[in-house]
Amino acid sequence: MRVDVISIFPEYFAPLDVSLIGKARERGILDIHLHQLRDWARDVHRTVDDTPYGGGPGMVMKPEPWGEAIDAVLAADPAAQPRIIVPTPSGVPFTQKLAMEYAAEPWLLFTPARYEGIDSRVMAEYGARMRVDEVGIGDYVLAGGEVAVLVMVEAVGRLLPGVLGNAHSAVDDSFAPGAMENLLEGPVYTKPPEWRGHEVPEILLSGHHGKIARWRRDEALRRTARNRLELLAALDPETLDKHDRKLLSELGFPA
Ligand code: 6GU
Repeated sequence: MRVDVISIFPEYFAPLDVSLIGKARERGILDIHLHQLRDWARDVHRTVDDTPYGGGPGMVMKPEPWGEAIDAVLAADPAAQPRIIVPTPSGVPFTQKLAMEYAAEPWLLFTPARYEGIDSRVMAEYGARMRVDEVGIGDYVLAGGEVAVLVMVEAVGRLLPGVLGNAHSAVDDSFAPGAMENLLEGPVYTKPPEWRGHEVPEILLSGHHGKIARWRRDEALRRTARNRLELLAALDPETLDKHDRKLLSELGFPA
């Protein structure tokens, strides 16, 4: 997968050299290109922002440098088109489902903004020609979209074939489609079997795979009920077995 990022802080992306994503890049699974937006500013101060029409606080990113920068990235492969992802707290929520959709794309272009965001005509211009998604990573406001891009590239990158080893797998992750859809993963344990008086739940030492799977599912349901009631409400009743229903009604949530 090719990933381009245009930002006034390309140095923000140093973490992409490290760990799982760094390895994926070394192995050629991920081809990341960072671009300095100011390289496409035309004045001596390399200005990329201006005051908002209609008044109000803060500054808005000017359309011209973004247009020229995006055109330059598009020119890298005129036969193809990237999916453009514009990080903004006003966007649609970034979810595991969207991460999987992005992981299936050959080319992504991220346009993280600073200040109050990018002049909306940039999204209109490219939105008329290709897929442009405005995406937010949660209900809080960051100082800029760079950290959101790090979040999205990591979530997408770990889903690319060959990035997680065979030993690891994304199928049991919280939010994974299938059995874990709308469920949070429960607690995990490793050796020693007792630590500071805390014991590992006996069932996990039993070697009884069926009972362990059932225990893990119970814990996922309990944790989801405790931490994310809105996810519990979104559970598809079709995916719940008799035992699930019994547990949920014991927890005070009749299915
Ligand atoms: Cl994508 N950008 C900014 N600046 N703040 C955010 C966000 C993005 N997602 C949540 N908050």
